[in-house]
Amino acid sequence: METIFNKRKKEVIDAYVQLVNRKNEPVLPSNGVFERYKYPIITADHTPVFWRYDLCSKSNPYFMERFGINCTFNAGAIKWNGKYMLVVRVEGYDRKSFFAIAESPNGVDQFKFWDYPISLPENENPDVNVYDMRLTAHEDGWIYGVFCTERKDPNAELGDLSSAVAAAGIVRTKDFVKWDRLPDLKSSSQQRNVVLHPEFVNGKYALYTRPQDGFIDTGSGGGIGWALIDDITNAEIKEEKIINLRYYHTIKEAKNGEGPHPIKTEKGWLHLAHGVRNCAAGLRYVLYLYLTDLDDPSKLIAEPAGYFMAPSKIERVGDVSNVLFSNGWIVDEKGKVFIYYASSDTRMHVATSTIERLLDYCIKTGEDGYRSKTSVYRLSKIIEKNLNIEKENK
Ligand code: M1P
Repeated sequence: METIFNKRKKEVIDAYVQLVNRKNEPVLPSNGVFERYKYPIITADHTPVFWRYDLCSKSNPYFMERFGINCTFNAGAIKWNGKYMLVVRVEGYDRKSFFAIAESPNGVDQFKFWDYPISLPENENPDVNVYDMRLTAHEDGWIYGVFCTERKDPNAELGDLSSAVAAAGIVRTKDFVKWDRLPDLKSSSQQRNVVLHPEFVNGKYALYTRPQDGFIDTGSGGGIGWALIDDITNAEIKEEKIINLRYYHTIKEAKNGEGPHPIKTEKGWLHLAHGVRNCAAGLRYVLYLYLTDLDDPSKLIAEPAGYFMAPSKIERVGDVSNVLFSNGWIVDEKGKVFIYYASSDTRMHVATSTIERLLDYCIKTGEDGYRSKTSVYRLSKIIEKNLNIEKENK
């Protein structure tokens, strides 16, 4: 006899199986810098059916959801044992985020979650919410995860239930199953978007930071910072300098933050970051690239004007609309780059490019002149060159 339970269970499982096995394809023609893909790679519906439903017909005769997943976004990324692995920020209906690993054989589709989410150890001051893990396979042999840990502000006024304090939590692993928790980063300001550089610099661990005055406002925190750390098992920022500044009337006027750790290339360290500006519709988050010196990763050597990627089509809409955010990318053995980005704090996407193309973009795209006049000058140079070529070809 067909019961509601059996009917619904089949429908839900069939839809899940179809979704996680769906093939993805690049959207062409692209702008030449990167290719977007047709489908998001991970959504709330990609989480296993056995996470969301009680599969027992006796206790769940209506085959109802028992643990709602709101969204899946802001994933750290790494290629490990030949698989493209994402440490996804999964957020439940209860607003709490946690981390879960999803892996794919090819980096663009068929992402499937491991059976259990990561069991993240707490330290003596329990996290209320954790999110946005950046993964770094460090030359010391460990794989580190640096993430944001959020707790209620102990100094909040009575009745203020929103004020929070953001800090960088640090874990490390060798197998992605057992994670050791290290003490949170000690800093004189709140911190979010902290990222561990993959190599020692002057014999020390190096962190990209993002000092901020409050939980939301970066205020006097001028941009992406850089700090050398003596001991990662007791990390403390003693000196911090700003290496990628915010500027008036740019895509990073309100705030910015390092994405995943930079990729080492023959022309320098290639960085992916997000920039934020304010407008009548609220905050708008876009992605941008910059390049720093191979010998001194804190020294800026190139930064194209404007954004690299901005929200487009369905990416514009979600829980927090008009946001692109990335904290994970993977470069494969052939120099192909998989850029994992989330749209509007809701779902994960991939875009692909190559190291060669991204360097070409970084080095040959004009830099910001910070005035309309300088933008017109930059554009006119391109027009003039092209019209001369056309004339010569006639
Ligand atoms: O909602 C957009 C993003 O806001 C924060 O980023 P930032 O600290 O740079 O403003 C983070 O909460 C991030 O998770 C979120 O995607």
